[in-house]
Order: sequence, then C-alpha cells, then structure tokens
Amino acid sequence: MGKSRTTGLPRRDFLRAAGGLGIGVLLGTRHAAVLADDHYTLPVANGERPLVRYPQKRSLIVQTSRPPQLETPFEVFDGDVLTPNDAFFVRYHLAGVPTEIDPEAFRISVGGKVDTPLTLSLADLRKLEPIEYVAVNQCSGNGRAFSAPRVAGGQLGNGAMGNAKWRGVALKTVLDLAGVQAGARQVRFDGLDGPVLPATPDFAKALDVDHAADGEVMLAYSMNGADLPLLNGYPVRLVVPGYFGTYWVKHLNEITVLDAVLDNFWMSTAYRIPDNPCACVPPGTTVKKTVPISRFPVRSFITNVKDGATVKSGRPMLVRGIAFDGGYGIREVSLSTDRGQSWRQTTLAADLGKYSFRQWQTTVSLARGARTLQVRAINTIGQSQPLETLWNPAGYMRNVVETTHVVAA
Ligand SMILES: Nc1nc2c(c(=O)[nH]1)N[C@H]1C(S)=C(S)[C@@H](COP(=O)(O)O)O[C@H]1N2
Ligand SMILES: [Mo]
Repeated sequence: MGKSRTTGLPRRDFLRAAGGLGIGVLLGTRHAAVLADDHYTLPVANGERPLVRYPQKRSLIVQTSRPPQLETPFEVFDGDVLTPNDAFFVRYHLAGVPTEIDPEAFRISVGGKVDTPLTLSLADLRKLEPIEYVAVNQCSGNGRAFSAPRVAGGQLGNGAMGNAKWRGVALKTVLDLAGVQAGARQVRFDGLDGPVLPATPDFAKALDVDHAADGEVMLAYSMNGADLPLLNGYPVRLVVPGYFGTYWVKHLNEITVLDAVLDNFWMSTAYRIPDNPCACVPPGTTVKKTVPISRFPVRSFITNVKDGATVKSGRPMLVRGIAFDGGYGIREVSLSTDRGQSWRQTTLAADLGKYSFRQWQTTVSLARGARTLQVRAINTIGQSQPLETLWNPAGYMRNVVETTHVVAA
C-alpha cells in the first residue's frame, strides 16, 4: 500500500495546490483557497454554476465541490482535438479523495484468482512494454441536464467528456504476469479514494475477464504526455476505451481477479441502463430489466457556433465540431439546416484512432431568419444518432442529434 492520505474535505474548504516539485502532487486542505473568479451558465433552466480553479486545473464549472465534480466549459472542445489536462473534467463519487500521493511508495496489488499475486511500483510498471492511444473519456451522465422530463443526478451540460492520449501498460500484460486462474469471471478495480462515512459503499468497478485482457484496457500513467493530474487519477488510472468513464477507476491501487460477478452498489444498482436496444423507456416511466452501462453511443457536436447566436445571412459560414463513438470509428458526419429533411456531408479531419474525437468542418450559407443547425454522425458499423431524445431515469447515454438555433441576419 502506498503512503497516501485520504480526507473528507471540510465543507467550506477546497483543494489547494502546493509543491510542484515534479515528484507527484501535494494537495493540502489546511490553507485551502478558492479562486472563484466567475460564473458559467449552462444552456438549461437553473444553469448557473460557479467557475473555480482547482489544483492543476484552469477555471472549470463546479457541479459539486464535495466530492469535486468539475465540468469542462464547452468552448474548450473548439480548440485542440486533445483536451488539455488542465481543462479535463473531474468526477468523484466519494468525498474522501486523496490529497497527497507519494509516487515512490505507491503500489498496485494484483490478487485474487491468480497464480502469483503481485505488488507493482510505478518503476515496475514503467519497465513493462508500454502501449499508447487516444481515447475519449465520457461520464454516463454527460448531457443529463437536457433530459426532459429532468431527472435526478448531477445536472451536467455536455462538458463531462474529454479526449486524451493515454500511455501506460496493457492490463493484459499485468494479468499475464500474475497468471489468471481457470474459473475467473471478472476483474475488480479499486482506487485510493474512499467514503467519509463507513456506511457509504466504497467505489469499485469490474470488467469481464475477457474484456480486461483484451490488450487495450490500460493502466495509464501518462495523459497527453504528462503525469495524470491528481484529480484525474494520479499516478495510475484504468483506461477502458470506448466505455463510459465509470469504469476508468482513478488512483488504481487494487486489482482483484474474481471467480464471480462483482455484486456491489456501483455494479448492481448504479450505472445501469434499460436492457433494450435504445437503452430507453417512455419518459417518466420506470425500468423493469437493466444491464450495466457499457459503450458510448455515437455523438457529434458543433463547437464553433453557440446556441442563440446571431450570424451573417447569405454568405459562407464555417461550421465545425467533433464526433466520436464507442470504438468503431466515425465514418461520416453530416449537417442539416432544414430540420433533418436533407443532410450534407462534412469534411473529416485527421483520424487519430477509433476511440478519439474526430474533428469535422463544412461551410453553410443561411437565408435570413431563424435557422437551425443539426449535426449527425455515423460510425463504421452504421450506427447513428436519433432525431428525438431517448429518455431513461438516470439520464444516461444521451446521443440525440443536437440542435443549434441561430438567427441569420
Ligand atoms: N477512484 C475513482 N475512480 C473513478 C471515479 C471515482 O469516483 N473514484 N469516478 C468514475 C467516473 S463515474 C467517471 S465519469 C470518471 C471521470 O474521470 P475524470 O475525473 O478523470 O474525468 O472517473 C471514474 N473513476
Ligand atoms: Mo461518470
């Protein structure tokens, strides 16, 4: 077990950066400070949120401070295709987040149904064959605030996602070293953070053994060429490309091979979706049968035109944005200015891999008046996005064709 400290942050206190000596991260609470410099208004009713700077982060939208849940201002996605580490969203379930992690003392244990239990240091991990790819991390509740009727849970706009280049070791490499025994069913992942009250269930997630050992699921120690920010899981997090963020366990320090399916609050109760092809039910109704949430559905966004903007009529206007899916890759992104009667293909930018954001752009010329811009992506296996919002009680899996209203003047 690494030398680490977890703490329930005092209600009015926030994390504070200290040190910066290049040997990990020190976050103290005693002299906590908040730089509340502004507010951000999400495009929903009651959308006003504080913008606050946390350690290693630029000003982000605060959804909750205890535990820290920070959303990326959507404008960031109009910049580089890789989301900067200091702008990357933050999601925690439990207020006992690590405030100090000593990279020298940090260890990951690998145990359970294995031949040889392991205790790996960061140095051990870095000696193993590395893998690297670009992948989107997206929270299951991204866009939840747009649910109609609205649902309980973090009232997120569309900024609970980010795209980064992850580098680390394939989980398969580590599982092979330990030797997974016959009869193994799932692999359980636990991180250093924990509940403040003993009655709260610790956050742990599991993947089926075959998925865990697919060679892509990664123990990541680097994000966009740098150490992971503390709030994004320093020093090591699980990366499960194409899958919702709930599986991307941060500060990962315990890997356990199980001969059963993990039955805890986070697998059996939370993070489940209706067990049908649309993962949806009629708005306002309850769900009978559920399954654990898994891959992202296809999504696409306009990033350079704001809803409600006034634009110039009758002349070419650049429209650009991003698209992604759960790992098949984007084949086509189209734009409609007539509420989906006709679609024109856009030009796709460089392909950074099937798990990455794919940038696109096109030009349109709008006649004078109130207009709508709608964008729709199709992945390489033909999956696309619905024109009508699909609803479920947790507000998960949003992937409706988004509509940007503009006035062409
Ligand atoms: N240790 C730990 N890992 C965690 C969580 C958590 O609460 N604790 N939340 C998960 C959820 S629901 C999401 S969406 C992602 C968010 O990753 P980020 O905070 O790096 O953006 O972390 C996941 N990993
Ligand atoms: Mo999440």
